[in-house]
Amino acid sequence: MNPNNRAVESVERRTIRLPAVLAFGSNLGDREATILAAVDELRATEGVEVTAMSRLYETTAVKPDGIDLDAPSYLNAVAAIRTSLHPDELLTVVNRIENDHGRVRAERWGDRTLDVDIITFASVELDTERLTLPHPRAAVRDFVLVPWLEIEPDAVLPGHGRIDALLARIPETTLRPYAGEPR
Ligand code: A4P
Ligand code: MG
Repeated sequence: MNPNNRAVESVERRTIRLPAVLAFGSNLGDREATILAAVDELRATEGVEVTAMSRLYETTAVKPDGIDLDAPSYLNAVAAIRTSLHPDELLTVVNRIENDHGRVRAERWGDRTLDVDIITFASVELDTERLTLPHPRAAVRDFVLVPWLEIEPDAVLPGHGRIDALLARIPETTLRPYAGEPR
């Protein structure tokens, strides 16, 4: 690359911050402490600013066959961020945070200490082997849309429309009251 272009790119990357939405899920261990620690790690990441954080929601586990009342229930939450990272760099950051919290990938939609998904990245729509944007299942998940709506009531899921309208179409709720972790 021409050195001038590289200089321009590095200036742009330091100054242009794009909005993104991240979703957190945990159904093993101290779920609340894990999610709050993950958000703190994001706040400490260079190029990432956390602009809003939802409350924590207790939700029934969804498995490939549907809602599973026997699986440990989840805590879910959503954060709005602004970032100068590229989408693949942001994925690397969230994957590192998941791994630091003992995430083991054994089965699809299996129980986990921490899942961090990129729900949207500006209005980007892409589908690569490593990253799909927006997250392909966000439109049908109340455990993503309800916390997101709490912090961004007018949000739009690129390619799908307003999230309040998407939420109204979801037939069965996974949400339950959350009274704090048993201590
Ligand atoms: N990947 C592609 N696109 C993205 C993206 N936008 N954000 C890739 C994050 N990752 C993305 O994900 C598998 C691969 O997806 C990653 O390596 C990444 O490169 P994973 O986190 O390893 O595995 P996963 O989470 O089990 O798979 P998947 O298909 O992403 O699951 P979902 O859709 O995230 O569902 N029930 C409740 N109540 N609450 C939950 O939070 N979560 C799941 C997981 C199932 N049931 C749940 C919940
Ligand atoms: Mg995931």
